[in-house]
Amino acid sequence: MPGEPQEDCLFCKIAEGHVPATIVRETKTTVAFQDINPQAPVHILVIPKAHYPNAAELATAAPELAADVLRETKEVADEQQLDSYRVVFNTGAGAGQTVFHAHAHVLGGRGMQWPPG
Ligand code: IU
Repeated sequence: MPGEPQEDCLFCKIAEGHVPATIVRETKTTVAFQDINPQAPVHILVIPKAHYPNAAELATAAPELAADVLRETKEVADEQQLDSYRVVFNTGAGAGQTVFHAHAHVLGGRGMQWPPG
């Protein structure tokens, strides 16, 4: 069922508190935690607690939850005092997605290049 926890999903386990993570914010529907392999001075992941394999499926199946995730990226950026930052949803292996539970990367604290690699 869309949104149901998946047994083999690391981010479901983080959302359930079964795998430790450095959590920076939590709401009823989302969790934000430090990326273990930061690509910028600030690199925080925002996930929906419910399982959707990527941002496209999240947006289609649960648009209000997708909005919660996006709103949380703004709250994270505010808390980290970022006035410019990048929000990334890698969607699909070809785009660099490695964990198949939808997540937003919030990256900041350094200058960014465009286009991304
Ligand atoms: P991606 O967009 O699916 O490639 O992002 C997955 C991110 O999850 C990546 O930046 C990893 O460093 C991060 N991550 C994590 O924070 N904790 C973990 O245990 C694992 C991956 I595995």
